[in-house]
Amino acid sequence: MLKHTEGFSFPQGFLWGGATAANQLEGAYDADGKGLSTSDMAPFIPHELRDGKDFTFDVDSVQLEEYLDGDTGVYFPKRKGVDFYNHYKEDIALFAEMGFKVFRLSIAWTRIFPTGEETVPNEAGLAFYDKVFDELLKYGIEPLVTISHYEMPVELSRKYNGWENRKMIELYLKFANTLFDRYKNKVKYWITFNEMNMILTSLYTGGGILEDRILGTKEQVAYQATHHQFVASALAVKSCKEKIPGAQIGCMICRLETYAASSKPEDALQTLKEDQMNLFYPEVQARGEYPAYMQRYFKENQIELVKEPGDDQILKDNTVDYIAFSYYMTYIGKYDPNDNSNSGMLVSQIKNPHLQVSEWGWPIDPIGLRIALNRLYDRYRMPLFIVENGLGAKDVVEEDGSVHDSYRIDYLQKHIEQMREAVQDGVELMGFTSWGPIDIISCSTSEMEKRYGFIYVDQDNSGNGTLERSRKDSFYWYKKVIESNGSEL
Ligand code: BGP
Repeated sequence: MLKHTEGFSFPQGFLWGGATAANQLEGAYDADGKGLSTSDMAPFIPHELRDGKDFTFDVDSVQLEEYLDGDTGVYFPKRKGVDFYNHYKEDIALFAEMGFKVFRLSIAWTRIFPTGEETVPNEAGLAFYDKVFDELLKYGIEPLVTISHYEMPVELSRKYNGWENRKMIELYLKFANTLFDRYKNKVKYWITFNEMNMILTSLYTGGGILEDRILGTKEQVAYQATHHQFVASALAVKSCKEKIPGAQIGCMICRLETYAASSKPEDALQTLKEDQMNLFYPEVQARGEYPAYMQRYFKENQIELVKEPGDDQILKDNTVDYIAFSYYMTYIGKYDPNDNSNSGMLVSQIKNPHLQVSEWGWPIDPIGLRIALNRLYDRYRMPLFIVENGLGAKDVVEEDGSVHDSYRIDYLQKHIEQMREAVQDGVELMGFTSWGPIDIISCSTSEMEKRYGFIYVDQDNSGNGTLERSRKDSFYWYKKVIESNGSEL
């Protein structure tokens, strides 16, 4: 399975590792004073209960108090994770065995501020992450912390309708500053928000915004919330640098690399526009100002942003150190005279006949990663960090407990190969953290069976199982990749 790559290894100090999010990983949603978060309240409908129905839930329309699925009559509001909360030592030992240099995790806001509005943080929550960081550092693994990964205290969602309200900036900063003060000697790498651009399509996931509370248009609210997050992010960059000399703090997007459907100029232009929507996020955070194309878009679509005096200066003065992004697939841009909106869909609506798709219909496109890296670097000339990439697949456990996940190895091998090409093209790349190095709950389906891990976790879609961890074939493969600093794939 291993391939030798002639004469090339990644730069010294390249950060190999894996990436996770608290709400998909930790479990223990109410342990030690933790409050409920928006992600805890997203519905979880076990696969078995769907009974073959094509049921997809829309977290944006979830009713917090009594979400009831009309088809199944089942209410499963709380995500379980894979109990990293009680297994972190064992899990980190396995990451160390693979040779991880970095581990990306997020902090559950509600472990630190259970409702978001306390003045004093919850010591038990802070102590948990101290233990996690100490354990990582014991093995020489750098923590990479996402301050906010698709969750916030549910109280703030109810009270303020999440990021629609400017009040969130102050509350987020209190949270971020608490983390910087507490962990300044342990954490050097930070990300302010996970995939900030996804708020355009997922208001609840990205911003804790409940659609039935919205007065104006969804789009207006999405961009207003985005503005609040931009300011919050810039102010967090500022205080991170003041509090932690030598820290590296980045923004993060879900990179929607998009190809034109044809050589028709209209399709090319449409693709450019969609690209601009996606790059709007690093544009503001890396260059420090709203691009003119967005001002035009706002004007033509009657979107009026409420800004405070000083906001633009804050954005200008506090740009990020690096651009992090997730990359799973590519998209197709096609001109449609009846559609003037932006797309930003999670799964491409138009099928690319040249690509195979995963079991969940996500197109597999390793070359697209090389293109994404080159284009981002050409544009920003700033260090890049791939903080999510991987294949969600159903695994089969053999009688002896092994999992032969050659499809996962194949996916990662091909993507890392293209990453290597991009580095040789001159792209400055800080590291690579594959998504879900240990199996976790899927973000889009809330199920367990969409697995990304090198480490198998015995838990099914309903949350049953021993939670026992075991090594898949990909575990040994990734260990070799790291050991050889990417020269053996
Ligand atoms: C990204 C999110 C992650 C995540 C990943 C894979 O958009 O940042 O939280 O889970 O996608 O998605 P899924 O779990 O739906 O397969």
